[in-house]
Amino acid sequence: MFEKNLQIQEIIAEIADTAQCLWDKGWAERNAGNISVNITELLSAEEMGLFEGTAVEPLHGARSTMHDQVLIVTTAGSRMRDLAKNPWDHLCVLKMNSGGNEYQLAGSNSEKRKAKSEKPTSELPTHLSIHEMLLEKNPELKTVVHTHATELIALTHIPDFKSADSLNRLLWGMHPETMLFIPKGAGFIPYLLTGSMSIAEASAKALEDHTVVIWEKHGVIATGTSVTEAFDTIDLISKSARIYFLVKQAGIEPEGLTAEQIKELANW
Ligand code: 2HA
Ligand code: ZN
Repeated sequence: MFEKNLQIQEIIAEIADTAQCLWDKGWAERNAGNISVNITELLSAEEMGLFEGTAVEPLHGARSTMHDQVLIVTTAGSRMRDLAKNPWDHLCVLKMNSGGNEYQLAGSNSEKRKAKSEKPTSELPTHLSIHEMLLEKNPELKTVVHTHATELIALTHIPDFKSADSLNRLLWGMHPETMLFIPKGAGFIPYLLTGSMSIAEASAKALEDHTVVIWEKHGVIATGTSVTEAFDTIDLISKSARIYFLVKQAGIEPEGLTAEQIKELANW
């Protein structure tokens, strides 16, 4: 699909590279994690024809702002390590209808796709709610990446770090780059059920003011202008968390940057 569309081919290559990174990091056990990119502006009229006559799937609730938007999304159950090797076997292209309450998958009536009974990620509600918010508030951000960043999940099992304030004080203090590149810090969402509308709505709200949000005892989700940018943000705060645990494992309470040093970086 989209063989002649170089911009989409580049996005697919970037998704595959990032999927490999997520696996290499140890954040993508089994089918953990999911990725989506809004490609609406990149499609020609001819490519829009790929949705004609394909099955119409209902969604819970309407997202009117998302009318006629087209997203590349990882498929339900796909493994990041497989996606890295054969991206098209683990991605689907979804077009919302004019009411924002149904979608169609490109080419979903072809024999190959039917045989695989292809479906978008179980976190589709979250991806849709975030893309809807981005269209309104920050349309240059086209990408959403969710993964199970082990060090960040571990932090949320520590009662002292169950708030955005305490998490950010720690994460900024462990590594100067974190304040430089994530000056608004991470958002934090207390535990909510995976795939639910409540985690979708809470994530979209938190990502209005942040580029990355930590899900208590589950993982992390980030936005970016590209898949690489969203991955870099997660990688950076995860490194801060890793430094914290390395020092703790050495039997030492980490000193962290001082409040003055953090302030100096904020004004850099
Ligand atoms: O895609 O990570 O949150 C599997 C998940 C659900
Ligand atoms: Zn998850």
